Amino acid sequence: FCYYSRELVVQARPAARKRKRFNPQCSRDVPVKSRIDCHPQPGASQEKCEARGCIWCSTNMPNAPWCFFPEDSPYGYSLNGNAEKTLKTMNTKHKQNNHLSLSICHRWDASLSDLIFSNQYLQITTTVPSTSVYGFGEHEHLSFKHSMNFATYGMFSRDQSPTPFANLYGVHPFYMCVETDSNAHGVLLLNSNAQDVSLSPNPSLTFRTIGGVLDFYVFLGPTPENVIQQYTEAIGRPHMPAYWSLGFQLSRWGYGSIDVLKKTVDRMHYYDIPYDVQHSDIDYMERRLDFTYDKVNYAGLPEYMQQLKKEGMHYVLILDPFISKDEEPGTYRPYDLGEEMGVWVNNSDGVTPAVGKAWPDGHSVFPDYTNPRTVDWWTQMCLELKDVLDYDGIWIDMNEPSNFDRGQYPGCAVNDVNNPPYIPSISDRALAQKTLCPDSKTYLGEHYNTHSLFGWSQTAPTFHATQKATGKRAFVLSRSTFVGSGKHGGHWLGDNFSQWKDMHLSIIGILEFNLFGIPYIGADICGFNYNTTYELCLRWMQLGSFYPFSRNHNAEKNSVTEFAKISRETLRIRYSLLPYLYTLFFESHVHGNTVGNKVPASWLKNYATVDAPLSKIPLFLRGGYILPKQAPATTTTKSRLNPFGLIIALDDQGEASGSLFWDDGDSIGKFVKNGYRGADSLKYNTITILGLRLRPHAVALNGRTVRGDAFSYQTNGVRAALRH
Ligand SMILES: *[C@@H]1O[C@H](CO)[C@@H](O)[C@H](O)[C@H]1NC(C)=O
Ligand SMILES: *[C@@H]1O[C@H](CO)[C@@H](O)[C@H](O)[C@H]1NC(C)=O
Ligand SMILES: CC(=O)N[C@@H]1CO[C@H](CO)[C@@H](O)[C@@H]1O
Repeated sequence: FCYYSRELVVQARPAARKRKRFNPQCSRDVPVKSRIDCHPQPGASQEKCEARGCIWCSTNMPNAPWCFFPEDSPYGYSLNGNAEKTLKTMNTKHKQNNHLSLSICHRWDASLSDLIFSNQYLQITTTVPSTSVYGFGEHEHLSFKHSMNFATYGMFSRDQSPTPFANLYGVHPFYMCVETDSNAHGVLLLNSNAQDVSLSPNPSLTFRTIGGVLDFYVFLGPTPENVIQQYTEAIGRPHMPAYWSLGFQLSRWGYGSIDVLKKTVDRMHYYDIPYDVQHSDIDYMERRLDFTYDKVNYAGLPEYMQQLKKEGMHYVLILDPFISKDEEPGTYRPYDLGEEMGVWVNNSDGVTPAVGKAWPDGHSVFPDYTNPRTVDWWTQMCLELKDVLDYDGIWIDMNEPSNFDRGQYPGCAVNDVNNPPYIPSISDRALAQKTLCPDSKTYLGEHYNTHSLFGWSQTAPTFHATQKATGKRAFVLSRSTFVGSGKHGGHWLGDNFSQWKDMHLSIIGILEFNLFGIPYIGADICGFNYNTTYELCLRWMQLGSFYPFSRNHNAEKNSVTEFAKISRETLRIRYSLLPYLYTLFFESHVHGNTVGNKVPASWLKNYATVDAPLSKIPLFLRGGYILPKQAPATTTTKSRLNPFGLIIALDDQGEASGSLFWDDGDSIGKFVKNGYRGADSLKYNTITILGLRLRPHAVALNGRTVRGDAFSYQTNGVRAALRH
């Protein structure tokens, strides 16, 4: 029960500042791998280092700090009186004399002699029991398991296309550690300030944050899957996505006109490509104004959306957070009403709205979603939009929040909030870059503290507004996320590039967002920036067919017949497995499981070389599992009426198990409802068993022998086509 423990009362006092003079020859007391950086900001020098009471000593180990804390840190805390245990599972240990360290269930150990706890700088170092550390986000990580060789990751939400080591759109100060006995645990530092974490080979983690408190949660597993179940129990289980939102989705920045959009949709239908959802990026709007549509280039959009919906498709619209203040008074209701209701993020004076540079003409205000009045205003706007454009879901972009300048007009004042003594390892080492000034005011507090919560605070209100507008299960896709965002929304990995490397890294990103409790996750298939190539885009279509959220945002113009054929084939595999994917989402929603799983290399025992011609993606099934499937169709509206089948992949013992969750796919609220009869008319018409060791002479189903002509056997399995 360790993870329920909340408090430990420790009477500690700051260690008296010791102004020691160090031997100018550098001390070897601290082994290089145990060094804790004492000058994490750029520009370290021996002089500055020693002025801090730290040791300066060069090393040729890459990225290892040259300025580091001595064994006997001049900072930190020591015990004053007795530590009081509030729960028996937490303990404090005395190291030497009055040195104190905190330990939670032997998974999280921190020496308080290293703790720094000041107004704008909090630092703590914890040991980890192994170097198998996963998580922390949002970044482009080059491997799923982290390198512990002095890597530092900053966390502060930012409009930043994925680049290694850069802080990206969301913030997730959560990691999982797999110990040498393969038990796993997870740790969350619930803190929304700009922060960074350094991973050292000791192995240890050093957390630095510039505000808030050190609020750690430890989740004890013991399996990795248990850790995520416990983590999402604490932060909120992922929402249950609508069945249609597991279908393939199409989007593109800049169709430019409804004619191009229609041609694209027609082409998808002509090639019979399974496809459920069409998205509109900001070019559907009139001059990129939220809650409008372009009545010239997109004339007839409302009717067209209705038509697609009649054909069983669904429609998602993008909305940006910023609202233009440049329109004539009385002509742009979203601004007029918001202004009247006082819903914007304010300047440091707390009364005048912060005006940033954004679409369309450079003067925009930013809704403060932490303010309940803003939630009312936003809900009202979303409801009114629904009367014009009959959307099924909302895609919320730019909500880091992004601003095209450094801070709002006329720039940020010089003060401690805007210029803290330490800026974590984030891009540009500037808190206001591409966003608002830290001293801006939101309802929940200073932007300094709430910046990384912006996208998170917009997600739940958008979810509830969409539910209210559609009367159905909501679809919200958010670019910026924080701890707990998965409860109300999904995410895509951002504006990445059309390169092979990015396709590879998308797999890591998708696994990581499953750790963060946001299993409705995908990357833009074929990339977003740059032109894609035929082969890359095709391979990405094949891979993306297995993303939990499968959307192409860069539909290639080379939609030649072969491309369409291969895309159709791979998407038909996705559609046939949707009952399985849907069941995984149900498990995630109810029990917090992940949707995607990493197969440990040890399971594979040996490397295998398999054929992968351009027309095929190798697909492997784990022995021991049963996958429900359904014959594919061009939309899920149609495929949901098709017969089911089962793929039974036996394990070494000749056994397998599985489950199927089925409901109407889009109603809100209780998922296990008595009286749902929608599955009654559906039959199982194909059961495929893989991995049989012996040739069967007869097959029995529910105790009744199946006629010999109703099943077939291939040397690599048995296929029983059972007629009802
Ligand atoms: C922002 O200013 C408006 C007045 O312009 C006020 O109504 C609102 O409460 C303020 N909000 C915050 C969070 O300061
Ligand atoms: C992408 O392709 C278009 C059309 O072929 C071309 O005009 C453009 O320059 C290309 N862009 C890049 C970045 O290669
Ligand atoms: C590019 C990419 O997709 N991966 C990332 C994405 O952004 C930058 C820009 O190219 C790359 O440097 C980086 O490797």
